[in-house]
Amino acid sequence: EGLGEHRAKAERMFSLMDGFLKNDPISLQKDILHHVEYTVARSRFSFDDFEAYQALSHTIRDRLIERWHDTHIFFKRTKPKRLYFLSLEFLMGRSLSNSVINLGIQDQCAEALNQLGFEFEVVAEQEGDAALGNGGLARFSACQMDSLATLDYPAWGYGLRYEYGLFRQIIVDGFQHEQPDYWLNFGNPWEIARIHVTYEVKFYGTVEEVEMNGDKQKIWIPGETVEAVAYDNPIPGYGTRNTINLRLWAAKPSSKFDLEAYNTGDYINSVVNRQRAETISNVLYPDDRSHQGKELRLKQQYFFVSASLQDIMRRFKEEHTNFDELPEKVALHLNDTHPSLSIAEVMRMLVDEEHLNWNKAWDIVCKIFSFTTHTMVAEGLEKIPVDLLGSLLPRHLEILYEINHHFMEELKERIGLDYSRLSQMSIVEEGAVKSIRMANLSIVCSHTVNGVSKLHLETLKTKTFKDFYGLWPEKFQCKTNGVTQRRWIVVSNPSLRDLISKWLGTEAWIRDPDILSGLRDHVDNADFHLEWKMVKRINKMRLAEYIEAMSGVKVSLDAMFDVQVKRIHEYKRQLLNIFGIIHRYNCLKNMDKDSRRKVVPRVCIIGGKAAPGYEMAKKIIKLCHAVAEKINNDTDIGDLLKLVFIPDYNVSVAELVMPGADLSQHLSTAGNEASGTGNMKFLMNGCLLLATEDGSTVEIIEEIGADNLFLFGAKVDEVADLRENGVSNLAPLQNASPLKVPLQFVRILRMVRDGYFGHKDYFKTLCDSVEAANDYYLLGTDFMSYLEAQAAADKTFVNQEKWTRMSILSVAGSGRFSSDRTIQDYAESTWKINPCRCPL
Ligand code: B1H
Repeated sequence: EGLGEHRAKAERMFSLMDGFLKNDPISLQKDILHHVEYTVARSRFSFDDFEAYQALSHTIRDRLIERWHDTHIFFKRTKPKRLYFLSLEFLMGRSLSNSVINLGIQDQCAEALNQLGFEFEVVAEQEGDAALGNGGLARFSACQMDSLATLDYPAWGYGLRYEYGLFRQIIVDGFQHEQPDYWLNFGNPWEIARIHVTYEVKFYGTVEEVEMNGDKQKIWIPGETVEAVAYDNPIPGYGTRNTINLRLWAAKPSSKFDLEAYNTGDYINSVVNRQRAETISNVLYPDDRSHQGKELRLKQQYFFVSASLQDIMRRFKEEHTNFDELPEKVALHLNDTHPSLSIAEVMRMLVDEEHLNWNKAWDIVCKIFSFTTHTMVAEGLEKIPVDLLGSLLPRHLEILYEINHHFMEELKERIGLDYSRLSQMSIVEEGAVKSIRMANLSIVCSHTVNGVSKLHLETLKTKTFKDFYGLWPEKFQCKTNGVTQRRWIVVSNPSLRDLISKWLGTEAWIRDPDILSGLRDHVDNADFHLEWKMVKRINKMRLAEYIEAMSGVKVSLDAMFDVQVKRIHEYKRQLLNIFGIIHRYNCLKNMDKDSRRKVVPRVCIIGGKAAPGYEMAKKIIKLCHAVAEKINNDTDIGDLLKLVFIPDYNVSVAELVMPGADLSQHLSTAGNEASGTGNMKFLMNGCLLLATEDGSTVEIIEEIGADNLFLFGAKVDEVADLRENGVSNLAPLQNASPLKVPLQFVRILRMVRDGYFGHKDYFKTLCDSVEAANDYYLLGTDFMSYLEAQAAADKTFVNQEKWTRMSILSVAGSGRFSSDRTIQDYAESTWKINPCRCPL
């Protein structure tokens, strides 16, 4: 009866609200104008593109909120097992186009804007990127959220709401400079501030032993309290009403903070001190793949972990009373080791706060965590100095020691007193700086350890975590990364979207990427080829305009657009690319007019950020500019070769670059790139790959065949040998055997060293890094093979029919690299969660 009354009341309210928001152009227009007037507070008779963006975003936000509510009410009612995806980084990029497309109201929005005198594309470009992450790992988190929503999984994402995202890169005189990315300056319509969803997060203090019901019990007396405030970001699925939540935490001073200071009268200072709490979530650490053991970073990690787990446990306790049910209702996923303090935190909550005994708590904890590592080599794994951890989180350090103690006892029983192995597998690393190995902790406690590509998993099993694999072979699984075709085709390449749908006769591939393989049926159709080439041309035009606007360089649309965009790293070998370009330049200079006429013109495009403290990476950026200046101003060369560096590479730049690329380069020394996801985005956009057999490229080869991309370089199992034997005669380079280190390579290195591109002193250490480190990344060793692959690409480009075929087959084979496939695999075999589809 009570329920009936409740429903009647809800229905009355609903009719007062005039039902759900409508999506026809007129209703959208009304709502846009409403938001212009009342949210943006501009006159509806006069507003600009940015204000139109704000008003449209709020219009879309309202629609997201409706769906978000319905989804959560539905989840609450059905009480499914939930997945909590814990990640310190999410690279969401822009939200407007993506939301409008996932809601299925793109045409209506475009029409609504049109009638008001605005153009959707122009309005969408007003939006800045949400760049709360560094590179591949963070963008992969964003793609996974899109797939989780689209596939109707009952999932939540948790992260940090950094006030400053990844730095903006500006180039002055060819040098990278970093500028803060205060992305919230212009407001953020995509988040909902939950000012009442707050938790206290504690730090420092001491651990005391107290008597409790006759038992001795440890309790933590913290020394500092900070408040975490929730900001919710709705994530709409495509072709479903489901809209899930990405909850990001911001740090605020706690209301309990420093009461005494107020009472002692030092008012101004205590306000200033309070403000310091907010620094915790202020800024994203800009290092891709390296960990520095800084206190603030550790504080961020625990702040994130503590707030998220309080929230998760609160939700669990609302619906359940018995912690035995936790593994059936909650899956916690660790995106790399960054959130792995969660393990100690759940143990602390269960043992210290809920008073479960240790073994029982441990049993539960081991059933709820899964872990994905994104790292190839052991040196890249995260370690936290014990001193740092002990002072910031004294109770957690004790718990970690205890976990390790139990693990070591178990291990001794299984492998005997093999001390070298025991010390290698220990969670605690002894040595100059005693530290906690976060990866070992995560492996010990997780029921599944996932690699991000087949080759990566193989390396984990045979090298990085060999001993753990011996102990628990069943834990180790391969979940090859993927990217969402919604963003990487539908949003960023609308012409290709239309073409694919036309020839497949369906849009179903947007939810079911395997259907893309149907394109193979048309691979020899001349009309299809014509339209395919047309689409590429349109996208090259867009990219060329952008290049001219950014760098002033005019490029020819007939040239091959050759792109390498990703974080700058020695192992990714942007230097190999630049050396190849110098080689091409040398060749052109030495040619007569006749031979030049046969050359395929190239536009070489490089983009990416260097970590602010990574000197070699910064020098690579400068070298790129120095070489570009020489080549682009050489009147001998003209359109035959151009080199442009695209500044401030980010998600929205990627959306422009990938569709417009003919060729893309993925040059990591084999065995270094755990997966790579840029390769997948280019593949989806019909761009051919020139690549080493590293990371997920190995699987791309399986899918499209080695004939449909340009492969080169040492294979992963040759690298160790080449490092040891193949290159020991690199120093001094002049005397190196031409077989091992080709003369061309030596000559190019000489040119850079001798100041042919200027800045002789500055580039010295860059050249040293190749020579003195015995060419650790095998630039010299792989150089000839690289040039051959480049030559093959040139030769194929002349044969446009063959090129187009390869391009079509790339897209046709890209279905396997959709994050939908990745997520379904995780859901079924790791998280054991089921779709939970909100009814219409
Ligand atoms: C990847 C990182 C990473 N691997 C530490 N590791 C970070 C490590 O801020 N930090 O401390 C940030 C990022 N990122 C990348 O993950 C791999 O290099 C790629 O090969 C892979 O495709 C990507 C997604 O799995």
